Amino acid sequence: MFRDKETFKNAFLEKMQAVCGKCLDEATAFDKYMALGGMIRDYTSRKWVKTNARYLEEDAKQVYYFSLEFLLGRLLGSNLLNLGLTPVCREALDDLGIDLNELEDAEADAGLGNGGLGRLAACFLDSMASLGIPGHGCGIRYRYGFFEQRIVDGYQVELPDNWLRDGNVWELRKPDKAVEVRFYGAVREESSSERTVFVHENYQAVLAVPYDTPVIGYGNNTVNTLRLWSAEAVQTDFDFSSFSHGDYLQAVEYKYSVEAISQILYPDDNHYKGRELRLKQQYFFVSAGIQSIVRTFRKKNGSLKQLPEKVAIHVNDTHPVLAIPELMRILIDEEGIGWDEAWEITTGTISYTNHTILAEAMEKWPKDLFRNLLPRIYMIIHEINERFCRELWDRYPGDWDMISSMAIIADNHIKMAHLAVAGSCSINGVARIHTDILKRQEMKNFYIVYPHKFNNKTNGVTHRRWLMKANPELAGLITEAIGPGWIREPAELTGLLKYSADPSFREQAAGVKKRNKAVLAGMIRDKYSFDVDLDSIFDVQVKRLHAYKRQILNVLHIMDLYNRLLENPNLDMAPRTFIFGAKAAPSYYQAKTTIKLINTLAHIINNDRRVGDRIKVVFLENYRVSLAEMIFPAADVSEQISTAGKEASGTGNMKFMLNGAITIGTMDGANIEIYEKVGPENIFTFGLTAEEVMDYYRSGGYSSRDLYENDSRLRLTLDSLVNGFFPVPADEFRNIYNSLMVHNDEFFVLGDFAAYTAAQLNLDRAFRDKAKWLEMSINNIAYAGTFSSDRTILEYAKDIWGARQLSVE
Ligand code: 26Q
Repeated sequence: MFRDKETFKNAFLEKMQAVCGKCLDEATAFDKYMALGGMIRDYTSRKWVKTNARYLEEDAKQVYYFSLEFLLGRLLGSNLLNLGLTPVCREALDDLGIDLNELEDAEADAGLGNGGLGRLAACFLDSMASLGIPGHGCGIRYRYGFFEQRIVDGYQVELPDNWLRDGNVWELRKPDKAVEVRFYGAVREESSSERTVFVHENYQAVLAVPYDTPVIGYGNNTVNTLRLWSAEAVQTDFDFSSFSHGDYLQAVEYKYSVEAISQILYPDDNHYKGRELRLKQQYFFVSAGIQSIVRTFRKKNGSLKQLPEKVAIHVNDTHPVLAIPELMRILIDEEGIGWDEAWEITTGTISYTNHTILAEAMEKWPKDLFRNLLPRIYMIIHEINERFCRELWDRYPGDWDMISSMAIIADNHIKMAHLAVAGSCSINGVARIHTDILKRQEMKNFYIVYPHKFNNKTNGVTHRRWLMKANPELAGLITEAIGPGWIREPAELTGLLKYSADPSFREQAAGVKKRNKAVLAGMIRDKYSFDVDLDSIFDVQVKRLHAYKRQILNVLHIMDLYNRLLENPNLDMAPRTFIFGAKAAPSYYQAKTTIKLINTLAHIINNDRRVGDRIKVVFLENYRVSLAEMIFPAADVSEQISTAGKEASGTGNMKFMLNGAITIGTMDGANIEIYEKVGPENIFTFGLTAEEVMDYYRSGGYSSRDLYENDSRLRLTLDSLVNGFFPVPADEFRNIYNSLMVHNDEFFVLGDFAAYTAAQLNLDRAFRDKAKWLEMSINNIAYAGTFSSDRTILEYAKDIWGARQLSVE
């Protein structure tokens, strides 16, 4: 259709007029982006219809990935890539004097996620479509995405992310597919001779309206669906003209409280807070999603007994776990199915991924708050709990400790992870060490009772967005060397191993890296008005700001290096540019202080002529998917330095590796599997192991004070947090200092300091051996294929979902 340049040009010009009513020279970059996006969307719609028809005709098993977060980023570039239209589009626009990159930059990021968990969901959608797996996303269409971060005087300031302000070309509103979701009210039991019927009365109804976004597979004509739900007032309840004054106010109140449900994404990651609105969000999209699945299923199939054969529902962490009682409710109350059969259907359909072992992230809802908001769902969970505890009692009579540790309702709270394990057929962790910790510690008792449910699925990232789109020059170089097979079979990247010793290939790889560094440096120059040295090590830590991720350890190393440079101006070292990007949860005080610390340190170092250009520190504002696409290709070093046992997997580590950066990291999360793949000669590992960390937690014996007393470098560094070294109010960084020194350093920053600085020294030496470094870098790319989300998704499809790949004409 758009295969040749001329057709493409004409179609674009026509769309331009239709969409904006403007001719080309009046149009802004955004106008042109909208026209191009609209054109691509129209082009996709035929494939979309065909894909759905094919799924129906094949009666193929459908996967629904339920997630409160989908961190998509921008879609124009990846859609063009997956449709194979990038070259023709670029050429056609070139002819018209338009730069495609400029149009891509006009698109707002769809930032409907916090970080790892949300971005994983987006990578999974891309992989499902690209592998031809009938798999769809289900979530919330947040009016405001993850906040926009500004740095003002070194401090983080949050602004609303009004990503829908100018419209969203990719979505399609489907009002005819709207469903009703019910909150509050009471449940009345009506008993007849046959059965008891539960009637939910005096509820507040909310209309859930779906917006569908096409998820385009790579070169395979498959277009799956991401369905995001928006909350609206039920129309019949909201006829303003018929209300008297008091009712009018009530009506307005109702409308606002309803719309609040899909208004904002909660900006806390790995931290749970018991807010009613969050629970409302969870039930809202889960209920809408399940109703919509059941409705679709019913059109084709008679009885819901076959549901597990035809449908797999996956819940991304515990956030959508009300899918379990909601499906039970529909089967029992609306379909008239008995409890036991309903339970079999439900547990056969639902599977669950755990993403964290941090205690503060475990969701538990106060019983009373829950019962008030969702009375019927509460009854069902209560019954699930009764039966579950009875079953445990039968198997472990008298073992109260075990049973109370596993109960779904305990201490006046509903424990969502317990509900998830009891009510699903599969529970998986996201890296081997994480799954092992779940089995051996956090969910030990569940593992004893249900060993067959537990399995590991090590995370992955889509190499289409994170290599082909983000780093086209490197992708081209790889294809030149080993052919294009790696694009469909990323494991074939190992073909590069024979090139890592090839001087000419190394030189070309070095050239690509340097040009990518120049692009990032150009951005830094434009935005922050200073230069960074392209020959310096680009040492990057980009991820959410969290104590367990230990940005502070990185900062202490920089401070130490700075001290050493001042002591010895002839210090033999490669120049370094330390690059940070991180958002702190708005209510996470210490995380925000850490941002201020990084910025204050950056200001001091970057303006100290004594260190000249040997070290620079940059904090990149507003880290997000589109910025990440510029950062990974330019990185030399990937900082993955969490306290061992705390980072479930990490996925940034994989994006860095795929772009030839070398990891300095702890034996945590997927770093361990990266280490095993690349071997000790291609990675810098250091620090306490997860076992050693556990031993300290269990048996004590860790003293940050002792470490401080016995290490003069550490003392110098730590003291400067509170001795007036920084030009800030006296106690500005006191809380950081106290967490390390007074509260005995929960995350073992001091304990790992010596090992970390030693690893950094090794790294510095390796970098200065150019040939060696390039070999390491190429080896990392070669081994990155395992960490493609295609590998991960094929494992989910085979081991958990029982879903098959299907070709679309
Ligand atoms: C829960 C309740 C209330 C409000 C917010 C939350 C909430 C929100 C987001 C809890 C957790 C999250 C996000 C967690 C997350 O991103 N975890 C990361 O998941 C990645 C993908 O598996 C892993 O690679 C990371 O290691 C893990 O930290």
